[in-house]
Amino acid sequence: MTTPFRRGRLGAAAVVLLVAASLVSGTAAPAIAATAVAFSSVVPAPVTATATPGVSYGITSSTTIYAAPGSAPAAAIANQLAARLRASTGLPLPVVTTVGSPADGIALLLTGAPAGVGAEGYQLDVTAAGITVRAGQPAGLFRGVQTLRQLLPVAAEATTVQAGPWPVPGGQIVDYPRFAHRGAMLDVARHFFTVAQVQRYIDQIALYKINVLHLHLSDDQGWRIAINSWPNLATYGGGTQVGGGPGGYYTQADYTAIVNYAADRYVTIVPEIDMPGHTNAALASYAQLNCNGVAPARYTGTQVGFSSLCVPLELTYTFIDQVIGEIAALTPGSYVHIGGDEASSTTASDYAYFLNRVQQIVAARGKTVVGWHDVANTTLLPSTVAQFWGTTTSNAPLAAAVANGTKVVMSPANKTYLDMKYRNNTRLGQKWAGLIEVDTAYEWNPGAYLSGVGEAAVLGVEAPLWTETIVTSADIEYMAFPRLPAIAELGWSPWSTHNLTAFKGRLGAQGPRWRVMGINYYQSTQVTWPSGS
Ligand code: TNX
Repeated sequence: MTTPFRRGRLGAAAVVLLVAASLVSGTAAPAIAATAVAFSSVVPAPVTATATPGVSYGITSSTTIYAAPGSAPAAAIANQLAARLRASTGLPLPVVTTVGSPADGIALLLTGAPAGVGAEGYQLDVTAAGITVRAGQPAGLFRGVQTLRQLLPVAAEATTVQAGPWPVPGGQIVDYPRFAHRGAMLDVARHFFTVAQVQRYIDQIALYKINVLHLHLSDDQGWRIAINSWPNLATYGGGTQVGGGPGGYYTQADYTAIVNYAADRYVTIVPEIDMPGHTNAALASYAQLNCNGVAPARYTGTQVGFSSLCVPLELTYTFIDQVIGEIAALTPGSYVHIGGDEASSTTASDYAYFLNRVQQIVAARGKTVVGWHDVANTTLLPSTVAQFWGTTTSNAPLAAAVANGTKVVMSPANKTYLDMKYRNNTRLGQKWAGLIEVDTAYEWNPGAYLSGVGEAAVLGVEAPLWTETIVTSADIEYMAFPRLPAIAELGWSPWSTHNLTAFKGRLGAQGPRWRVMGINYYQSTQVTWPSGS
């Protein structure tokens, strides 16, 4: 983005409204204190945030939510907001699509946003009369509503009616993302997670303006999506997981339910079928895919690098074409991730031949390839995106690809891997890329981290969660929070807002919110968690 918005003084812009006890209506004490929050607590940090001291808008029984007339997506976003707030406030909050401007209400408009905010940006104005979110596209309205949620008292996130009041601090935010790709990855192969568990994670990441969920759908330990032309992949290859549990898989209807749920939250699913390595579950499901014609046993350990599709076998490419064809047909997003990592049982020349074939297959199915950065060792199509997962700050093959025009998603393992332990004594996770506390996750610049990979080559950032040791939603949340919001801020906020001390303050303000939302987060000692956290 190039529009030179003047940056607000975030620290000085804090508005903390004291809620007089006399304003609390009703007789029952609120279960969760409805304390007003400050502009300075929003994560990711907005581009500009200017508070209007002394001014606030209170959501009350006379508040109406107005959605841009004629826009079904705007109405859907208004209804989502209304549903969230009705549950916690008990207020009627009718949604109206016939009026375009606020009169004691919250207006979500597709007119009047500054041109520079782009497809995902928005302007949020809070006056005593009402709240207006303006965006050029529905995605911007959705992102603006996530900011509004963070400006409400944390009790607004409750699933039962709380007493209120519901003040929103006055002022203006103009906001838009630094990078187009702000991702989270969930490995549903090492341990399987149900549709409901994935949807729960989508809800949590969307609050931090993450717009991509990359699903690692296949690995040695499990194949997690039904493929009609190769049914054993799911029914047999999906039948176990790390440690030997029952595993599981998504029917195509399940996968579509995830895609649609994500789309309603302006999150795009990027499906990954990892190949040529990490394929034991597929090789176990079909003997004919193996070079020796013998299916290996299913695998429930955690080693990597031992399996490979049979590169010289023509059936391999029929298989890939049919699998990618079915997945592409179910995936509205433009990307299909083909893995490509840790293919240590595949020779370099086989790997290069294989990558060339697979890129053609994906292109013929109308999708763009993403691969782990190992793919940069081969000749890439101009559109192929490389996802960096290394632990160094230079990678010669990747820098050479970038010089040729390749774009990169940054997931340095020692910064963004949510499966790394926070500390030596963290119960979950691994340590091979190092320990990752809040400061480590936050203190790096995606646009100036890898030599030869400058800001213009970086599509964005992604925080992968590998699940060798992760079994429950509580485990997911413990590893993702608070580090995922750190990566989300690196992806969204301008570098000019980057400040570890200020970030830790904003992060602390999320603690009471996560408590109310039932998110099982790690209380890092690097952060001062306020009461209610
Ligand atoms: C490396 S990162 C892997 C995964 C493991 C992960 C564990 C990458 C592309 N491959 O297969 O799950 O480490 O941290």
